[in-house]
Amino acid sequence: MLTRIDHIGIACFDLDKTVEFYRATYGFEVFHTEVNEEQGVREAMLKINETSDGGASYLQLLEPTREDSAVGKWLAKNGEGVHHIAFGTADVDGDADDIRQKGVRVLYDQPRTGSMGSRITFLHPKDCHGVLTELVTAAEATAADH
Ligand code: V0V
Ligand code: CO
Repeated sequence: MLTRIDHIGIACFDLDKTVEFYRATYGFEVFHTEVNEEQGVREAMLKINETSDGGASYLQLLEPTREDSAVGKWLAKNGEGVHHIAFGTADVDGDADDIRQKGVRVLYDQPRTGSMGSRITFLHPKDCHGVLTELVTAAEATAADH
């Protein structure tokens, strides 16, 4: 069951400048940064709020580490902006299977590693009315389930 907005992914050309915009304009501070080589991103997570299911909601600022990555290709075509939305769930495997059964393309056979040790998968934007959609099980939820 999808229980929250886990994050909104925002593609940017310069992570440091974008982080500074969110800090100076809104007062949002960086909660976590990391490089995910598999996904080709350097990212900053800005925590917006805790949620009632024990998770949280974030903005995920994404700078590509290479031009041929998903975010690099998207930026070259569209410029900066909202790249994807991510729903939080305690069971990314089960929810991905359910959604696959409904005829929506799930991009990975098995969830991959996401931010902060989470497990993630993506739904094809062409099957989701133009929205690249991610499903996330946070690391704490994974540990609690197994
Ligand atoms: C592409 N399209 C999009 C889109 N990206 N539409 C909406 N939102 C997006 N973000 C459209 C694009 O305009 C094309 O439409 C069509 O899909 C095919 O796109 P393409 O440019 O030819 O690119 P593809 O097919 O090579 O790749 C698109 C997909 C790719 C979605 C398959 O971006 C992908 O695998 N994304 C999942 C991984 C990812 O995004 N990682 C970065 C975030 P037209 O022009 O044909 O109409 S990493 C992350 O979020 C992490 C680590 C985390 O949360 O923890
Ligand atoms: Co994401």
